[in-house]
Amino acid sequence: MGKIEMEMGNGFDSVSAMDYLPVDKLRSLQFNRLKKIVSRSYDRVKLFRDRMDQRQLTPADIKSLDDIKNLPFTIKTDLRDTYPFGLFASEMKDIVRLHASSGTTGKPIVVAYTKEDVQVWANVMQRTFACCGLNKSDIIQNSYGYGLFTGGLGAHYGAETLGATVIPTSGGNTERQIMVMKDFGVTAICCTPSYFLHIIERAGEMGIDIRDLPLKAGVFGAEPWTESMRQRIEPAAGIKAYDIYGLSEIIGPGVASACSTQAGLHIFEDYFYPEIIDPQTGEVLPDGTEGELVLSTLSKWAMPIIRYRTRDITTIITEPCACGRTIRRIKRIGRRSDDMFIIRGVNVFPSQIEEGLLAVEGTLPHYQIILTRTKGLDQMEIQVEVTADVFSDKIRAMEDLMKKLSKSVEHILGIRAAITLVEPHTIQRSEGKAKRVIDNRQM
Ligand code: DLL
Repeated sequence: MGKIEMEMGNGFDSVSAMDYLPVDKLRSLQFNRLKKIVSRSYDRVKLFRDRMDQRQLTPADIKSLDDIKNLPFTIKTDLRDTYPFGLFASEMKDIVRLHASSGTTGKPIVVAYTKEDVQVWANVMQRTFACCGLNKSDIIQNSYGYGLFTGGLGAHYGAETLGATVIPTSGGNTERQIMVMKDFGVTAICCTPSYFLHIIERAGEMGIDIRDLPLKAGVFGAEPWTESMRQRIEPAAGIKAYDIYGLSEIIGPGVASACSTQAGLHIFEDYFYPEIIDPQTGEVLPDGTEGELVLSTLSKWAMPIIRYRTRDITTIITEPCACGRTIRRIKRIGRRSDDMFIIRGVNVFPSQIEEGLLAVEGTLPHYQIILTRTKGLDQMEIQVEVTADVFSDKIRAMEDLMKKLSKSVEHILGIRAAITLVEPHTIQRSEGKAKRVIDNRQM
């Protein structure tokens, strides 16, 4: 109780109390919400009803929370196949917002919100900011893109609901971002971790050391980033860098957030029910086991999504968190199953390469992986930027560094990669989600 009062004293609304519900209360709330949302989907969404009918299931078969495992999965192509509005459970007159996510191929996916859904979203984003130690006294620069992407408006409404001052800079125009950060006394920034790296770098070039500014927190997400990256960012900017997770299909940002202990991300599971499955068999795995995260929206009215296969790989942490929140945590999401590429028979995730590179001193956190195929053989080149000092150093020092990097990556992957050291600024900077892999192999 102390915790809640303390936070409310800081200006947080009582909504944060949901993070501390006794577990039995939380489970019964989830069960009640699940029954309602399954009924709503069954009555209003054809795809869901057809799949339930095929399995000879009706909403009445949900007799406990555990019965969720009998329900059909939803996958990304379901959203594409029913483009644009086929999964909506509300009439357009009750829908107040649409967002879309472009994805890499084909049609975008479209997601919808009623007024109530927008309120839920603001609630979970407010709780996200509270998890990141922010309150109404904070000045939050929101550099997630505003537009069809969910990042900008999702964070915006949450920060306003918190009562903080929001500066809607959106992404891009980095020099202006830095001017705003300095002149407006910004205390927290929201953006992708890769864009923040770009901001730190550009600020340095403008003669501004972010460590001297009032900035104290980064609310970073929308792309995978490693613990090593966090450990590079924090001292470079003099901030705490929090990891936040979410996806358009479920709501946008606001599904899960790191807290002050920075050991995993709390899922706002009163609204998003998590399961971990074996990606091969679809079987539900016990908490503590790594697998694919599956999420069900427990109270999304316009577009309920039951058992969405996120493709994101993580583990539900079994130990309670030192912060006192009772909602469960997931481990940092280092990889998506579809980010994986295969090189000479070995499965590789970009985040493993990031770990290997950042373990070595003298590198900058800017890198790119280039895949090619020569004479039928796959090749992987890792370009990594090194500090100007290293680059102007003797050939010998560069060779030593290359060897160290190659060893560090080989230690993690078990295969060798060609490392190329490049000058600062060679690799394209991102203003949103970074593109780490360039695959030039012709399939
Ligand atoms: O990226 C929503 C968001 C906006 C999250 C701002 C956090 C902050 P999508 O564009 O639909 O939505 O992309 C969702 O991005 O399935 C993950 O693969 C990845 N992702 C998002 N956050 C993280 C994170 C937004 N913290 C997809 N760590 C998800 C790792 C993340 N991956």
